[in-house]
Amino acid sequence: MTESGLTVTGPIETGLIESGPAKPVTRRLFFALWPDDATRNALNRTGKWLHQHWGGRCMRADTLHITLVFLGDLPAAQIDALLQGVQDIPIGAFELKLDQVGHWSHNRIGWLGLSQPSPALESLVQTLRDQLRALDIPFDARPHTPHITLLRKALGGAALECLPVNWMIDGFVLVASNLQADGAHYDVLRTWRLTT
Ligand code: 2AM
Repeated sequence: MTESGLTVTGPIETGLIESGPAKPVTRRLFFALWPDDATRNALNRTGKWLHQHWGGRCMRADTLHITLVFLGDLPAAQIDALLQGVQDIPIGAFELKLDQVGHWSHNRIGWLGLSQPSPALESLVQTLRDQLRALDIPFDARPHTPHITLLRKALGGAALECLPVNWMIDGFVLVASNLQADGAHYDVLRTWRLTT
């Protein structure tokens, strides 16, 4: 009961805005294979061809890549440790033959990938994961499914044979993703080499 005779049943207004603890600044990061211009053009042509069959939204050419390891939101304070700590990987350059298109109904992605596993790619992903564990950097540790997202919100349809795209891989990059109204925009933060 208050002096005015009113019963206060809820919390008393303090006039202060509840802000809670400050959230750390983060960046959404992933390691990827990033195509040279000729490969990017070939991938983009495949995307446009696939779009004619399966519809949806074609990914912009400047976004085309293969994710190696997805980190998600990493506190900005850890990014220097990541940039300094990850090392070139001594497995030498190798070629990827991207020869299979497919559609996932759970996320409506139309993709280009590999009909045969690539031991060199698997070794690259494994070594990168080992390096991240040693640096104590968390990542999405689910099994790696190498693919290039060509279409989003695609309907899919009959199975298709595509013209293969051969991509010579001699390095990998760390990418920051900025989600905007027209889709994701990517900044390449650093490149590492596959040394011999
Ligand atoms: P996607 O193209 O199949 O969506 C940036 O989001 C990149 O990281 C995309 O290549 C995306 O794959 C990939 N990725 C992998 N795991 C992810 C996850 N858990 N959440 C969002 N993107 C993920």
